[in-house]
Amino acid sequence: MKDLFDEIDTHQPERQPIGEGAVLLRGYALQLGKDLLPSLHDIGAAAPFRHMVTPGGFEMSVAMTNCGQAGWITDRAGYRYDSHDPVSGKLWPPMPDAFLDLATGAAREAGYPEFSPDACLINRYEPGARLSLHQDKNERDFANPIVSVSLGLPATFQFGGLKRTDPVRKFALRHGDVVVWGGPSRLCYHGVPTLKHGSHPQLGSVRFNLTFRKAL
Ligand code: MD6
Ligand code: FE
Repeated sequence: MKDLFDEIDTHQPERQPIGEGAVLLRGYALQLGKDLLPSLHDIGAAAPFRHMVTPGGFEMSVAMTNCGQAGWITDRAGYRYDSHDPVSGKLWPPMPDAFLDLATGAAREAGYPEFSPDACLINRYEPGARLSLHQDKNERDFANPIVSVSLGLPATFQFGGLKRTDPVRKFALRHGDVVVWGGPSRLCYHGVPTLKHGSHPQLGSVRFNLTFRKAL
C-alpha cells in the first residue's frame, strides 16, 4: 500500500547550486534514507542524544550525538573534536557503511570525489529547537567539503556569507535533501531558525540532520 510517506516525499531529485562550491541535492537521500534509520536508532542507543553546553554556558536546544572516528563536542572548555563520548567515556560508535556510502556518493555528485569523512555529527531538532548562525571551523583542513543530510520534519536553512553580517538566503530542507558544501563556500555562516511544529510520517515530530566531515 502506498503510504503517506510516499505522498509527501516524492519530490524529484534535483540539483540546486546555492553558492560557489555548494549544492543542494534535493531528495538525494530518499532511496537510501530507509537504510539510515535503523543505524540512527542504534547510534542513539549506544551514544544517547544530549544537549551540550556552549563555551558561553548556554545549553543548546538541539540534541546531538556522533558516530565515526571523531565526534564534535562542546562544553565550557570550548568546541572541538574528540575520539571519545564524554558522557560514557567510550569511543563514538563506528560510522555505518550506509552512512559512508551516502556521504561519499553525494560528495562525488557535487564534484568532491575524494571526500572521505571520519566524523558524523547527528543533530536532533524538536519543534522550538534552533541553531544560531555559525561557521563550521573546528575541522583541521577546510579543503574538504561537508555533506549534510536532512531527515524528518522540514526546516529552513539560512545560508549567508563569510562575514556574520552578510545577507542570508533561505532554503527549505526537507526529508531526504542533502547539502554539499565546500570550496569558496566552506566557511560561510549558516543556521537553522526555530523548527516549526509538525509530524513526519516516518519520524514523527522530529528533524535529524547528519553532517559528515573530515575532521582529522
Ligand atoms: C542543520 N547544519 O542543518 C545544521 N553545517 O541542522 C549545519 O550546521 C551545517 O547543514 C555545515 C554544512 C552544512 C550544514
Ligand atoms: Fe554547521
